[in-house]
Amino acid sequence: MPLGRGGLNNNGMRIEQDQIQQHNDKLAGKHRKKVAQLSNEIPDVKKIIRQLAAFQVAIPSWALGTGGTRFGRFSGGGEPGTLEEKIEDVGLLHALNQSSGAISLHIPWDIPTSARKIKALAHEHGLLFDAVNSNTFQDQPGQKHSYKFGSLQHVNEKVRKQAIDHNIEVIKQGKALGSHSLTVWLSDGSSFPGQLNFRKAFERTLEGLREIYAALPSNWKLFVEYKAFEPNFYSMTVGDWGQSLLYANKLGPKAYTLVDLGHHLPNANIEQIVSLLLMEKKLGGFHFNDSKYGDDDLTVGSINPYQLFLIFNELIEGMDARGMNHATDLGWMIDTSHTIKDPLEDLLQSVEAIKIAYAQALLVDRRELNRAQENNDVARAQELLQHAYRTDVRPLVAEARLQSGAALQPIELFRALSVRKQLIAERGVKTKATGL
Ligand SMILES: [Mn+2]
Repeated sequence: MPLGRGGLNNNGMRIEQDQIQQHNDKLAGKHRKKVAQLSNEIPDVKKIIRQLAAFQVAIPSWALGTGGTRFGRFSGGGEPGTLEEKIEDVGLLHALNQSSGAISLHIPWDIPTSARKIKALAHEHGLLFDAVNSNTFQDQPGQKHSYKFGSLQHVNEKVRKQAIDHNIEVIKQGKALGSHSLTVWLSDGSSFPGQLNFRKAFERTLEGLREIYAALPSNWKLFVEYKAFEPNFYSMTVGDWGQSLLYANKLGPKAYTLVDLGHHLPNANIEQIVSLLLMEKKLGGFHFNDSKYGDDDLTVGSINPYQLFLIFNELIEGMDARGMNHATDLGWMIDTSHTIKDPLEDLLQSVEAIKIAYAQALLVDRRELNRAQENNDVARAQELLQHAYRTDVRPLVAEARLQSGAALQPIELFRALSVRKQLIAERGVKTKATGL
């Protein structure tokens, strides 16, 4: 199966190791010089590279197609129409960066016809199944009761029961695939004052979450995701980290808060939220994206990379204080939507931004920072943080990729191999990824 410039076979498109090798060989000389220079400046550079190589970010199945807004949607072509094709896409990303070794599924958009076959396919691509996500924010064809006025908060017990049963079904699907967590994001809330009794809505939601929690396998986590506004515009029943933490604390040790970077009011101090949730042992996972106004779902690091660095700085500080494993003890996931970029290029950029912020945060001199804090040396504290942030760590992130068998420049190789062109040849121009 000689594939030449990126190949297509019966199992879809694959990127071969020799294509990556050729690409890396061309860039190796310049790359090595940069790594050697950084190695002189940074203590323990080998450890940082090992930590970077171990750090994997899960890709959500819904980010593989072109998203839209309520005003319209512009298809980019070659989008994955089946679960198999979505796994193929994440496999391509993972081949290019060896940093996207997991996929997060949305039920019912991604119900496999055979869990065994889907698991085997994912395994071929070196992929695991991250958190499974339930969906009670839209009505599915043939669904008995509508979620127009909420799901777990609903005044009608039958609607609540339907939402609970759906979540339990999602756990069942996830179990068959080897997932270990369920993410619940509720669109529940109200759009007008007076519409909802806040306390009753909270209590009904808690009751539903308790039933879902009771159905969790012993080694699973339940992530309670919050969102400040949209689709409801007056109140959200899980509207901020305080409300999510209330639910998580009442539910028990397997329940955690999930932080989605786009789900805050403008200028929220997300790094402080992260620090306190870690202190309370209640931070479960992350949905990475970036935003200027609200839940914009933009490419990670595209608007405010300094904030992303500050968040990683608190993550590392808090995880180290608790002896946690950076790579495995929290759920790391991207949650973005692309309206104008190629989704795969966008995801490569997002993963890169996350790893850059992680690497920069690893560079922070913690002992010195602590000393500056204890001495109220504000200027020194800022210097220490910004020294790390302003270090160009891209060669270290690239070196971690190189050592893992991935491409030095993933987007460059993606383009050189005409991956999108081949996906369009395989799947067609007028495609629409399921669920979008
Ligand atoms: Mn999210």
